Amino acid sequence: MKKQEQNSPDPSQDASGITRRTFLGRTAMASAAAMGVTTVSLASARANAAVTPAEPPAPDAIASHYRAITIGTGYGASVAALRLGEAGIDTLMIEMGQLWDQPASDGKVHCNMVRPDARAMWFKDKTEAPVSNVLGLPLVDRRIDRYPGVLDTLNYDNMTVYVGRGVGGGSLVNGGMAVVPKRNFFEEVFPQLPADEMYETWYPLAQAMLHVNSVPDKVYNSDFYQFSRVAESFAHKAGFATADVPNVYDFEYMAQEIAGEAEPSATAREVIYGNNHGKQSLDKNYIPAAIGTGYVTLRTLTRVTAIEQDANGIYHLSLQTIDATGAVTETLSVSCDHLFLGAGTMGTTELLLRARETGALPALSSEIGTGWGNNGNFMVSIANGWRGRTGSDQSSMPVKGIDNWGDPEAQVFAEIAPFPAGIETFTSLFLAITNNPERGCLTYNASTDSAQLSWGPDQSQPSFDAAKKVFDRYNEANGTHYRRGLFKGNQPYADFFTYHPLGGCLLGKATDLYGRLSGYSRLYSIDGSLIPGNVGVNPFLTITALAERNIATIIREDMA
Ligand code: FAE
Repeated sequence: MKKQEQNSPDPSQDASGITRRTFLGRTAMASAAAMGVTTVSLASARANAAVTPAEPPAPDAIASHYRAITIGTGYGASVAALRLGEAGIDTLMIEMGQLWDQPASDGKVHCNMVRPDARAMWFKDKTEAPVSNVLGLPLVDRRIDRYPGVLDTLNYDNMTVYVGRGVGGGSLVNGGMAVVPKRNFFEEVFPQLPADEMYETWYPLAQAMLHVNSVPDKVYNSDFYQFSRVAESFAHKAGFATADVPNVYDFEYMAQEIAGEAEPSATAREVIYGNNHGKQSLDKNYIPAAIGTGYVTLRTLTRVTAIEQDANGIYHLSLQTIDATGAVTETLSVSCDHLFLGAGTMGTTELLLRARETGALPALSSEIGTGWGNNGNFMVSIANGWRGRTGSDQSSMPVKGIDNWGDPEAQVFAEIAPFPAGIETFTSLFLAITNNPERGCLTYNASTDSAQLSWGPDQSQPSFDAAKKVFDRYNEANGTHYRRGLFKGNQPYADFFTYHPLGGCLLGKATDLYGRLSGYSRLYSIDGSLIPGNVGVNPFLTITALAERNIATIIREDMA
């Protein structure tokens, strides 16, 4: 490999005994709604006009003032909303995307990756799958109608950032991998945090709340994980250790899919455009539980455009509500005493930069925008040869990874990713998380009124170098080789996108050690923006655990 020069189920118990409230919340969400990896499509790129997406209902009216507001409904915001609601604090959650519970004309809420349609992407004319080519031909992406779909791409020079849109944020589109970081790396990343407390209290709580489970043999030994077993055996032959990758997809449900006893989802090529079944996204756990407290209100299809503070310390938010065409149907404002930014790394940092640079919140730290990282994301494709059948049926949920993190020369955790093309491809894909110390920077661009990411063409070099060491050895041991023709640029790797943007509002730099933003009181960041660029594993479990830790202290100390 040469571096390119140029550039469901509802378990009856959980950790906090929220089952009854979860049910109540689900009921509340259902009535509110009564008022919304990668794959290969061998079909040509044309709009899938056969399916008409649901018309999202107009959002409910909201009050003019709340004690607390969360911006966004991803992991951080959902944790905050549940705990605020449990504490009896009147809270509004504001989400720019829709509540995904309305079936389209095909009877499904989400589309799959083979025949994507308008539901796939946030106001795009074409899908933008990370694996875009088959044998060098751009056959994957399709023309689609513009619609408030579930996956968004933010395109910057040298880096595309994938994010989820809708109630549940990234949980709607992600691969469900719920991994606890290695403790020594966690201590390097967060030397100021009490690791004992994180590992004994907050990670276990996050795992229980999100229903994390591991793949049982009966599922792993099925045809749907042939792709993973073959890559694992090749890894072992090269002398690498492999590790289980826990997931929030319910493997008992997947077993029923495989047995033909349940509607297929992971086994039917659903993931980056949403799963219709099986996955414990936040709209199945934290969010309905929050609404079920009776203190939490949800406002959908509403974007926060600006934040300011008045002389009494009250925060005022400017809002825009849109319809399914993207037209603004209402502009309004709402205020609160305590404001939690949970708009994700990119959204939170942009709102704070805009507030600082336009003079609305001028005392915000100069650290905001710094410390951005791609979590060392780096994808690699390998041609296995005839001995390396990966199978035509592949589950969309990865469950194993090559764990080479202990090697200081090549710190790589390479998850074995599916390539569910529906045909035998003899190709293995890996989503590698590497220890890339490079950091980018987000700045406010006044002419576009948006945040701009600076990430240079060479900043993925450490990821490339580490991954190359691992996969050169893998290829040498197995007679396999790097496969071109899957990613844009025709490289056998992808360093131009990330699923895991982190940083921009770092814990202990732009905030105190609980996410309280410097320069203002009762203003908090509660999402991935707190994490300094790399956490060594997929990040949502850490975002959830950290949010649980921070909100417990914030409620106790700031809201009594
Ligand atoms: P996030 O989940 O991004 O939620 C932010 C929410 O805020 C979104 O719903 C936005 O629509 C909303 N929002 C943004 N701006 C505004 C605004 N101005 N006004 C109103 N609402 C706004 O935040 N991580 C893992 O750990 N395991 C995986 O397997 C995994 N796979 C992934 C696969 C894909 C395709 C993608 C895109 C991500 C994946 N991730 C995975 C990353 C993970 O989903 C992500 O780190 C978390 O979702 C981030 O959580 P936050 O709470 O930071």
